Amino acid sequence: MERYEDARAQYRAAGADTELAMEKLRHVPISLHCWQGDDVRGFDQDGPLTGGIQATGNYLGRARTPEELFQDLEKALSLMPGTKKLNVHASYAIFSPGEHADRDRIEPRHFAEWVAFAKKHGMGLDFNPTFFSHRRVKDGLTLSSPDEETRRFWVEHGRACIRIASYFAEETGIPCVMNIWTGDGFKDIPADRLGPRLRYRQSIDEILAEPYDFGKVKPCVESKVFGIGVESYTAGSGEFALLYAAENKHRCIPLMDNGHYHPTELVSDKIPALLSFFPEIALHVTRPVRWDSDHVVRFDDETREIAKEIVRCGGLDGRVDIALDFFDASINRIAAWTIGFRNTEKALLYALLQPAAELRELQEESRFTELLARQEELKTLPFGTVWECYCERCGAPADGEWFTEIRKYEKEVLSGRR
Ligand code: RNT
Ligand code: ZN
Repeated sequence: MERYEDARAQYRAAGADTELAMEKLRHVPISLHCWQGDDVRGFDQDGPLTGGIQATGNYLGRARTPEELFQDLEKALSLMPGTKKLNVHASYAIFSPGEHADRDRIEPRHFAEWVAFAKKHGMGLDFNPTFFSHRRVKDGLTLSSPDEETRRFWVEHGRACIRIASYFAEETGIPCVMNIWTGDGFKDIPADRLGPRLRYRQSIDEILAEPYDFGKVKPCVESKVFGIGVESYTAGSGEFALLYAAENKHRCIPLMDNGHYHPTELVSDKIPALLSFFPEIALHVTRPVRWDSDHVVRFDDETREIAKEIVRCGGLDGRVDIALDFFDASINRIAAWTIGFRNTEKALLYALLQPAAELRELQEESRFTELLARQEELKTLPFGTVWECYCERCGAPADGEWFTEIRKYEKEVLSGRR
């Protein structure tokens, strides 16, 4: 492609190697969340989505069964370049007809179909215990509940999930990131902020007492600033989750979701802060619009900045586990997956095309005027041409090509789901 050779030369002149960038990115796994396909409903119960999170909208074609979800995922995967992992929630257990196991009793076999699907597509699997949308959530609390029976139930759920995560790692041969997030909190000003956190801490200790190999199962703790209905207090706050992980470095890693901070805080800046202390961290890449709204990831400034920090800090060599976390029910869900995933890949490719060493040198020599000029000029290099080439090499459709597939799928498959 002549156009690509031109672009390659322009990047070379700017100090970046497009071939190296594309080759690097191809092997970086990004974890695709199963829950965009069905508005976080899962298969193990019929109740509403709880935990302070919301999927809004009623676009046609929500996946209602495992078969539909697998079919939709397959379509979405075919439209994305790069290496994928699949992120599954415990609420997506698949029971045989007439069978049911409560969350404290789920077993690896209830996820055998997920393993088969992952193997079919050569993907690793990540996992999440589901501490929401369930009748055993008592007064909005799970792992931090003062009701011992409730707390124990959820600890048992967490332990069951460690066993399932081990099974995923064993079966796929790829480590499984297992993320602990609860929406535990209070709507109004609490009388005791310490008690729930001490119980939460004890509960995670008890979950992680389940034996696992930290080379294969990577438990994380995800923090949050607040959820809908629990605006005044969140047990798993930023400091709580970070300090838990810091104290348990040999068996747990911190997870940052970029929708879970105050609006002027930036996860891009937190990445190098955490990497100064942790060998490995995990991310939920999302797009918060004024709050934790879980909009589809765009190719926007902060997504690019997050990608730059991942790349510059050596995050692509196993130090940063990247997962997506958004759920928009107001647009075509397969397109939502595709757009968010492609944009994350795009941001990483864009970041890999920064002449990082040269820019760092300018900073270290305090040549800030030149740094500003260089940074600005990099923005208008022919990035689209390199992206197009990357998609082609990955066997994925280019921009402008994949949307016709969505339209066709909507007409032929989704519209039949009314
Ligand atoms: C919620 C957290 C959490 C969930 C998923 C479904 O605010 O971001 O990661 O989105 O577990
Ligand atoms: Zn998240």
